[in-house]
Parts: sequence; structure tokens; C-alpha cells
Amino acid sequence: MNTSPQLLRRLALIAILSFTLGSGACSSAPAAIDGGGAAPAADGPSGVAVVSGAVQTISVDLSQGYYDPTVIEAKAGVPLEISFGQGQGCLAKVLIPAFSVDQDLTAGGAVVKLPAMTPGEYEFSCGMRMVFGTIRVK
Ligand SMILES: [Cu+2]
Repeated sequence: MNTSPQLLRRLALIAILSFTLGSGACSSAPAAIDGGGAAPAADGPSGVAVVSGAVQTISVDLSQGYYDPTVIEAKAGVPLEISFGQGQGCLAKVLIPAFSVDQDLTAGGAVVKLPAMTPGEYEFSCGMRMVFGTIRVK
């Protein structure tokens, strides 16, 4: 099989193009809107998970290119279900390392079910670890 220089050049161009497209879409969360306090980790809009029966639930929108809410306030000791909206590009999947979650969101989003947690902060991020959010458990 002989590979022509032309073909090689074309392949190199495709590689460069896909690299550019794949890595250029990340945007970071907006600055904290409360403008104060000693908020560690990810800053941005926060939301409180709602306890309903034996679980607590919250929805996270990705349509603006970041996680909204960026900070999820949750109760310790109650399983948490996070309903992530449709993700694409940079936000095609969400990682929650503490629970080994690696979830694709390109098919209309997904519900990620987490066990009851102990107090603390649990980070989540996009697949490239460029856009972040925090689950703050109290
Ligand atoms: Cu990303």
C-alpha cells in the first residue's frame, strides 16, 4: 500500500481541524452574582435541591455553555438526582469523579443518580475538565 504525500497532507489538515473544533468550545461560568462571601471552588448561580420523599432532585441547564446552577446545595444523607439538560460540544458529557460518573448528555440530557452523601463539596465538570460545578452537601 503506497501513501501519497497529498493524502498525508490531507490527513494532517483534518487532524488539525478536528483538534481546533474539539477544544475551542469551552466557556467558563460567569462571575459570582452574590459578589461576596468565602465561596470556594466553582462560583456562579446556585440552586437548592428539593427533597421529595426519599430523594432530593434538581435540574441543571447547560444551554448557556455553563452549568446553571453551578453550585448545587444538597442535604446530607439523602440520595440526590441531578437532571442534566442537553449537552453538546464542550459539555457533551459530565464527570463526577467522586462517584465515578462519566455520563453522555448529547441525547437530550440525562438523570444522574447519586447516593446519600456526607457533608462536603463534590466537584463535577465537563469531559475536558474545563467547565466546573460543585455539589455542596450540608
Ligand atoms: Cu469542556
